[in-house]
Amino acid sequence: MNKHYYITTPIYYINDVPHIGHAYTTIAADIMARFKRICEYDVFFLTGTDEHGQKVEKAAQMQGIHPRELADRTVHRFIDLWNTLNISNTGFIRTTEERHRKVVQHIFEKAFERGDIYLGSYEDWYCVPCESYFTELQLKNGVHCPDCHRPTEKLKEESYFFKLSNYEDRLLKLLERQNDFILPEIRFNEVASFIKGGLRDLSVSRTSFTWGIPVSMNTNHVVYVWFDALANYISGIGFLEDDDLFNTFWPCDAHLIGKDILRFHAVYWPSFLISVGIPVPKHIFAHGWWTIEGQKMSKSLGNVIDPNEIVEQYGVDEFRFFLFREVPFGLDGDFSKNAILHRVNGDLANDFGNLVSRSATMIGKFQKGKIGEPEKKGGTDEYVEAQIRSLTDRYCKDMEVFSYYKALQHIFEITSTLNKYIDTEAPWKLAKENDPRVKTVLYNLWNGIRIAAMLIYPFMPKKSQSIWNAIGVRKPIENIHFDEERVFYHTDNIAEIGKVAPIFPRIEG
Ligand code: ME8
Repeated sequence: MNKHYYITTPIYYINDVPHIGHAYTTIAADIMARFKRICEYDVFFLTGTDEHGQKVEKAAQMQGIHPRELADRTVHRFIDLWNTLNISNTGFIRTTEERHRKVVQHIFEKAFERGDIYLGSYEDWYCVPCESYFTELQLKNGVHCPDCHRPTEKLKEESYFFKLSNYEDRLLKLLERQNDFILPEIRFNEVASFIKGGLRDLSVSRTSFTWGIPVSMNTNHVVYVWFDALANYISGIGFLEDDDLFNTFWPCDAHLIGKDILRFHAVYWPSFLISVGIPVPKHIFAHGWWTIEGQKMSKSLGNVIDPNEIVEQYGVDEFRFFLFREVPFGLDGDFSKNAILHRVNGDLANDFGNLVSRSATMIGKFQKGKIGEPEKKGGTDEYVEAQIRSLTDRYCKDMEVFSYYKALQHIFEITSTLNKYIDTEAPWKLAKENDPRVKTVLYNLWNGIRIAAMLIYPFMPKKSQSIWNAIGVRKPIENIHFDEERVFYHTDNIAEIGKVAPIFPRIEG
């Protein structure tokens, strides 16, 4: 394999309980990883946990344990959830690992040697939950954090600074050269105007707490949690440790993140990389924000959605599917149980599920469970074949640029084309009249379902396999060779087909 693809999720704060937002980004990355694998790419898919910083230190203090112990206890919540959601990550990085510490200290030292990091002192308004300083002008009502709206506190500390102010021009040039560096476009514009507004040097060390990676040349300081966290994208893929691995996959193809952490990724991260002479990533894709039944998700409102609960009620693949069918990836969305119900019963049970059962039953009845290759064509056969080919092409183009919503629309256009095809061609009539076209119509239905299942595989890895099983394809769906199998498939090794139990049973509200 000589095509490579590297995709990442943010590393999630260990003190939080994983919720629908974390699941969203991770599933999004999994969808791309699976899509690229079936397109014959060698994929490295990295996720992990962000385990340092004052928030974790405070949470551990409250429980009377060492922060390391807190991290060890809670990291499993994430690992277990990723198993439940069928996430196919190839790497998992914890910022408390030794391999990560080495990388963070190395790039900090290198930036220092290059003259991009200097020692100074800092006095400003600090928000502990966001681990960020703000100027008085940025505060809401003179005291509150502009991001999370909680009260800030005035802090003065000696600090190392990164000369971000030196990077305005280089970042603007980067955006000019790589005009798809930040996706979607609205986020690109946001970052460009932020940079044009002027960049202040960035404090990249702390002395007010100790739970972090020590600055190697002055151990009174720990490295700022964002400088530490961003380095995961290189420490998790063998930087300083495994040159082959690192050189194969870096620069990263896509960092997937929520829009909340765009500035860190699109401004700070490329500046750190440029400073130490490492190429910048190819794309940063910032998606939108989920609210819950119209409200911001928050612990205090008690409306945090636990993905484990949703999955128990609606199924893993149904949840994965819903998140990307409901809202264009990139825009904000609102989560409600009614909306999931509507999608599962409408798109899955009625459209896709019915198509599979009707077709399998007809193949059982009219062809003794066998599928044969088409001989005689007529009616709308050629139109349907062409339509599936063109929708598959459009699906591929949209998948490439994370337009999952459109990609799913194309799949459902295929299923609705096939449902209409059944109605117009009425295979039961052709069978009654002994018309050989029955073989063609049933082949086209079978092949269309086979292709639609393949296209939905990255979103629904298990259900797509059930669909293949129902239509007799004897092969693990994850072994698809997409380019070879996207149009035609030999029918000589197909298991007997007949009536099947519903693949997407209707769910009662
Ligand atoms: O920010 N809707 O970690 P974090 C959609 N450790 N996505 C959401 C969401 C919501 N309501 N809430 C959270 C951090 N997310 C840092 C990252 S990376 C070097 C360090 C998702 O645990 C979204 O991907 O707060 C967001 O960017 C991420 O969770 C933040 O996770």
